[in-house]
Amino acid sequence: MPLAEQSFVLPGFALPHDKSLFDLVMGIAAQAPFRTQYTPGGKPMSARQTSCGACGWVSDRKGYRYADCDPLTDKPWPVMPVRFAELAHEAAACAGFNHFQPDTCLLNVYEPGSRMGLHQDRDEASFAFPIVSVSLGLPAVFQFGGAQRSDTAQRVPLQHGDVVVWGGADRLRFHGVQTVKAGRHDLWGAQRVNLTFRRARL
Ligand code: MD3
Ligand code: FE
Repeated sequence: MPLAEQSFVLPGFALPHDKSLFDLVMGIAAQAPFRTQYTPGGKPMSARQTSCGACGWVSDRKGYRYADCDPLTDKPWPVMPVRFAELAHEAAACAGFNHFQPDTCLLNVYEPGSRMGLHQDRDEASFAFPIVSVSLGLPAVFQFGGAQRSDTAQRVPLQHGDVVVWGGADRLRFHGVQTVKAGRHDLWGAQRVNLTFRRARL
């Protein structure tokens, strides 16, 4: 389903992998726990985060960046599971982006009441690669804006198993997640987990 010229929702694309994704997320969290990160201004982010892959997205008083090691453990981030990379590659190809090879996956966990304000993703070395997002657990309303923060955002409801792919002209659109409502998912419990696959480095 097209959202914009180069943005697509693939409803239920990840559903067949639900249980294996759950086990893989638990394995990553055991090595690199979900943690609250802080903006450079010192404010805590609402979603807790961790990463896997060759680098991971870090935010602290020093700024936003991709780091080779987890600052909590000073060890490399957990290896990206082959099934993660395959899922991202297949979803990107379905949306017309061939040869996508992510080098990092940011995992966001939203408890009810958590949100993510409108922002752009601009910490990657190139904006030529798409971004693949996998929604798991509780539903959420995604805000899909324009090139300016002030542009009116579309509200896109995302369910467990939905995958969204953004690239090309849509890569720098402002986006966010509205406050997640209370609820419970049979497998994931009272949380929404989002996997965001990116190519951060060339
Ligand atoms: C839309 N995460 O981690 S999916 C993020 O659901 C982030 O956790 C959200 O935004 C979440 O940065 C939204 C990812 C996403 C990424 C890049 C985009 C959506 C995008 C670029 C353009 C438009
Ligand atoms: Fe983002």
